[in-house]
Amino acid sequence: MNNFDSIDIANKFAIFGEFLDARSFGNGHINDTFQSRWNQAGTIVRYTHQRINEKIFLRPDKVMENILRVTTHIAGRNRAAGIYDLSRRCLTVVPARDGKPWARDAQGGWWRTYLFIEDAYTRDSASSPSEARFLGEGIGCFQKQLMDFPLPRLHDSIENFHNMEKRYNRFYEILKNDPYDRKKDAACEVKFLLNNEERGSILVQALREGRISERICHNDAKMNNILIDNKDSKALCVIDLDTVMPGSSLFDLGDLIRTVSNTAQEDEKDVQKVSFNAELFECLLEGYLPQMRGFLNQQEIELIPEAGRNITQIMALRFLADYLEGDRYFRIKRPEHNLDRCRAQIALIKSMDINCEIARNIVQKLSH
Ligand code: ADP
Ligand code: GN1
Ligand code: MG
Repeated sequence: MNNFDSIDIANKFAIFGEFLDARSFGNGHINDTFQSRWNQAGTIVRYTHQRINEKIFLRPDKVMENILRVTTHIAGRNRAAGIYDLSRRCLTVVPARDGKPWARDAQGGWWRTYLFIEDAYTRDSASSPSEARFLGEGIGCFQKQLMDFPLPRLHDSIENFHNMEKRYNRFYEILKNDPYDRKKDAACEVKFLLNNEERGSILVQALREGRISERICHNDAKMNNILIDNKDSKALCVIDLDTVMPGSSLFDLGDLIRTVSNTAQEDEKDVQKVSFNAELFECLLEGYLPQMRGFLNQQEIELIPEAGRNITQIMALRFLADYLEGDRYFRIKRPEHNLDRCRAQIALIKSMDINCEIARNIVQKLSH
């Protein structure tokens, strides 16, 4: 986006002052994120603008309706608890000049704007045990604040997002058609995922049978969707709320386990570097479980180690499916990026399996 486009877009939102400049920002796989700077009566103020990926979010207006309800709820909780720094602890949607929480550009693209949260950063992998603890605490607090989220039900921003069975059905179709003749490059990965199909249904089955509860959760709670405070390295604000909708708390905890307990990046090419770090897993739970005390049932607690494996598996499946389909979903930075991501996820699952007894013991120790 050049400055001419960015001023056009930024001007659609209810922002005062003088537009200075805008630049691309962030590391997300889905939306396009920009940061703009404004001179507001002598103070430089920043905003975040995002083009919502409408190939993925078919109803951006419904996504924004969800986000407005969720952010209003969380901000209300924080205010009631007397928490300071409210606009750094929850996303603030800046309305368009017509009052809507989104605006369209000349090409029909959907845009939204948030206050830019200053003095915070995100990480793609954990740098210390205390960071893991704070991230666990952050997502636990987020889930807790949404426990009494009122009706009506939030929209499903993406249908069957974590439904492994549906994901496998689609995978079989892709394998049958193999539209880019890429299946041959991924024979081992395909075999691994097919061998693990049944185990992959554990969470979705437990949810369907009511053994674990449906709750409002984030559904994309990887660690770089949590802003960390520069000041004290604590989790500051859960962002990227497009997929907040009904699901299982274990989907979020699972995604955090997948990203925090991995000793390498999600897309590490050298799979020797990928492994499950039990210490980081333990610290993550030390932060998470106290927040959720009294909310998780026994079955949910027992399924915690499986949740990390399960979300890692669904990501392996999704990355591979996207590779086979010609990289249409996740943003890639190199050819075979999605295949590398899939391989790294599979390496992580294998390491989780080697460490499953250790993980189970940690959960048992911390949940008593
Ligand atoms: P995507 O859906 O593409 O992952 P995100 O909403 O996660 O997009 O945003 C991408 C990145 O932009 C984040 O990782 C974060 O670094 C930054 N970001 C997003 N929103 C804000 C905000 N309100 N304040 C500061 N940084 C933000
Ligand atoms: C995508 O938008 P981002 O980069 O935070 C994806 C998640 C995946 C993640 C893998 C809507 O998240 O489901 O877990 O990539 N988001 C969507 O890094 O599909
Ligand atoms: Mg993101």
